[in-house]
Amino acid sequence: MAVDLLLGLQWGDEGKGKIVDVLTKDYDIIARFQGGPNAGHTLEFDGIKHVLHTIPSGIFHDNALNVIGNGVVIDPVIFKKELENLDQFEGLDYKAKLLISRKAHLILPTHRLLDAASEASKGKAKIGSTLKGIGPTYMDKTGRNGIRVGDLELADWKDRYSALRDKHIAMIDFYDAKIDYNLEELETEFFKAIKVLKSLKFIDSEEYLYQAQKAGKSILAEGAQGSLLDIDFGTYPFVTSSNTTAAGACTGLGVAPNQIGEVFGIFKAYTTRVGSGPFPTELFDEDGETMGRVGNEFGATTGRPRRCGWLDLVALKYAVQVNGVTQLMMMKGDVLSGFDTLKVCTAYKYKGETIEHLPYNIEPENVDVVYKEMKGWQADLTGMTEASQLPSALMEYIEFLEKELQTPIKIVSVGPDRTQTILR
Ligand code: 2SA
Ligand code: MG
Repeated sequence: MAVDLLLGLQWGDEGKGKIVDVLTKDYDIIARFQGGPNAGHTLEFDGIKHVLHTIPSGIFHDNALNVIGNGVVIDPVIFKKELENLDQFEGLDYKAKLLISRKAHLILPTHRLLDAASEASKGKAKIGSTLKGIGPTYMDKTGRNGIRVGDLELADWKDRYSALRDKHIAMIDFYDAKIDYNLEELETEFFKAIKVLKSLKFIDSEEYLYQAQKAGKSILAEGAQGSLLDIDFGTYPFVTSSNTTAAGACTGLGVAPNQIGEVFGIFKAYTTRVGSGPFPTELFDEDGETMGRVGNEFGATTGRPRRCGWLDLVALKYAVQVNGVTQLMMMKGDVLSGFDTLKVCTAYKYKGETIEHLPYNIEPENVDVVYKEMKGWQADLTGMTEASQLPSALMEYIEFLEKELQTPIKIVSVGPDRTQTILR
């Protein structure tokens, strides 16, 4: 069976966690392929709200196994806390349902410190990182210095750890960014967490997934962050350090490109961004405030308020194209209820020209936004369960987007709960 992908098409926080949770009943395996504890995937069911960071969003279902792929970076300390948070769910045998790739890289305490030092050294030009050590860990991966989960099974891994730690400390000193830390405390916590990590099952995930596929198992790859945060195709340098787009699932799991089936692309009916970087449709007025308040737009990992703005079709088309999206899912339409008029960005004015593709540089001084105005809707969508109940202005919005994006919108989410999901 083919491997389906589920990806965020904007700057993250599109609602991937919720949709993976909804779709898990149809899959045998849910696999994360990139990112790490910078991600915050929020799930709501039975009156409970739960945020996952490194653990795939299929963990709450009995039918599915959850794989953390080689493309993911794992912070044992955060991972341990994440596991402990699952203890509150009685009967959830998460240890039996979690498999970790030996080739996934480890985030060391000093990676987190390096992230902080790097950001501090940038001043106003900082990336707005979640400070989870993501950038420095991927740097060590591509620099061929990293420590992988599989190394924990080797006798000499602690020597390698110490050598890398010492190098990091010299680098932190080099930044001269006045980072306070207590290495002893950090290491005590780290080694405790390593013990917990070692109590889980390590696998050669590419082989595991290959065999699973051959045996007819269905697999869903769960993306983290969003396409515009992709290290290659995002708004560089204001991006994360992994490939968040479809190709990342191939390298982050070891799945061959011709094995990819459906590509589910998730987007919000408006746009948000957390952290620094250009955002052409960003609002600084009451409308933006309303979106943030009604949509509860705060970072699920850091609690930072997310910047809000109108839907950007130029950016969304680009994401659909780069990912080869086959089905769309529109989230948080309910948050737009009550606006008399909505705006959708259909083109940019770039260097005096009107363009409909995403240019190299979308910094505000280069880009003016061209908007199409659309009629809003007033009805509260949150109790609706059928597509036939959706207001006509929302249907017009949906149909306009489908036409522009040349891709069907198959799911319309009308609230954060699992049950608030309309299939079309
Ligand atoms: P990093 O931490 O080095 O990967 O940060 C680099 C940029 O990527 C952004 N980024 C994110 N954007 C949206 N959501 C993310 N996850 C959390 C959430 C974020 C939070 O679900 O809300 O809680 O703040 C996420 N992770 C990374 C980040 O803001 C930088 O712009
Ligand atoms: Mg999130």
